[in-house]
Amino acid sequence: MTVTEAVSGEPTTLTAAFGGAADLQPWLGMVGHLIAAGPLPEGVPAGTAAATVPIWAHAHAMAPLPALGAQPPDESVAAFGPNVAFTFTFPLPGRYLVWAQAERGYSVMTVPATVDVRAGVPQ
Ligand SMILES: [Cu+2]
Repeated sequence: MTVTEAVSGEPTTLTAAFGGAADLQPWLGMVGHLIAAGPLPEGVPAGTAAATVPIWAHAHAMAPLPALGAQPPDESVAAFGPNVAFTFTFPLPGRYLVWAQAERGYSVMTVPATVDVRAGVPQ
């Protein structure tokens, strides 16, 4: 996953590379779904830390808007990706676990990543 410089309180672009052709299908009406959990506490064993974090968030990558009056693409339209960009604003600095998900061939794929978010200027 490619991530622009992540600063708390500022929009971050996270681009998940699903590889292969531009044949991703909208899943639940979206080209991509992103889950972010964090900031991870220090000194908690891997695999358990996310259970205690204060922030669990969900973001979407939408397909281009259809023409006025047209139907948005459904799962039968395999024409997106293979890179899917998300915009998310991390509320707090620290280390986050993120998972991006998209559908290909009627199967859901997951791209995991770790993102370090530095502290922004307090608002
Ligand atoms: Cu979603």
